[in-house]
Amino acid sequence: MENIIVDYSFKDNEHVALIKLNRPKVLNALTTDLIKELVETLYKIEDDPKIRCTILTGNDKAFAAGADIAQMVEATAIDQLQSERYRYLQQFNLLTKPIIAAVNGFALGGGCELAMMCDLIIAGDSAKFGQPEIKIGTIPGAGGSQRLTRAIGKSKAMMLALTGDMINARQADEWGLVAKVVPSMTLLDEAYQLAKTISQRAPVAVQLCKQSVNKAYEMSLSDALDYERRSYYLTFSSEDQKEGMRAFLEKRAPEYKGK
Ligand code: CO8
Repeated sequence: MENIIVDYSFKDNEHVALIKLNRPKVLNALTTDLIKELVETLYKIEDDPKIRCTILTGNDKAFAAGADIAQMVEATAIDQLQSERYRYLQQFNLLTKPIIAAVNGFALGGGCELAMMCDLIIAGDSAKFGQPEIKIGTIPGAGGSQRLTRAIGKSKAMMLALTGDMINARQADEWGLVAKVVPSMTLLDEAYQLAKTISQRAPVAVQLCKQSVNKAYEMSLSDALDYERRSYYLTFSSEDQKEGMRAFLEKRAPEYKGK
């Protein structure tokens, strides 16, 4: 692959994958090819029973500074409508295994949207988030006006989307956009510790839990509570639920199989 680097067993842990966006000369600007490689890789991970959690990252200067402007400048509306990049991005939303965005540097436009498509964001203290599309004559097109609003509320989302201004990692933390801010140097280690912890939990329960939390954004409260309860019932058909509860009662560590 040309635009991403993949490690299917990060730090020799067969349960944790690392995907690094790799177009450093253009701050990891997102082309259609990059998005295709990324989503195809995530589906490969989805089908690999060993891998239980993925970390998505960039480099010290940028997670991703947005969609590739050079690729879009002369595009027509119909080009955009027919671009496979949006079909691939929709498939991103159907993934069931958790993805942690580990962000250092710029996460702007499509880069901020990509981070928000992940299940949680950890930021290095150098991180900068924003939706600067308004500065180049367009608006967020991959969830920025929706996910950002749900994450930080209407007024703050309006301020960012209408000015195109960036916020730093501390503000993103205070506003609830990121789960945690850590020193930039330790970002990948911290993301790994989190991925390792998640990958030690019962895999089926992790998948159902991710889907259930995401429903909070999509359903009415009563429907979402119903969805959650049915997912909870479903965990009782897994071997891992029996193993987890027996291990607790027997005062030993559980051994989960993802079944
Ligand atoms: N696209 C293409 N090239 C880019 C992009 C980008 N988004 N961002 C940076 N680059 C390139 C620059 O052109 C430059 O290339 P070169 O060295 O050949 O001149 C190189 O990366 C380094 O950038 P700068 O010299 O500008 O670096 P600075 O440190 O001075 O500035 C900034 C960093 C502030 C991040 C600046 O590069 C910038 O403002 N970038 C554009 C940010 C932006 O507007 N992003 C939004 C793009 S539109 C979008 O994302 C719509 C999303 C629609 C959904 C699609 C989902 C995938």
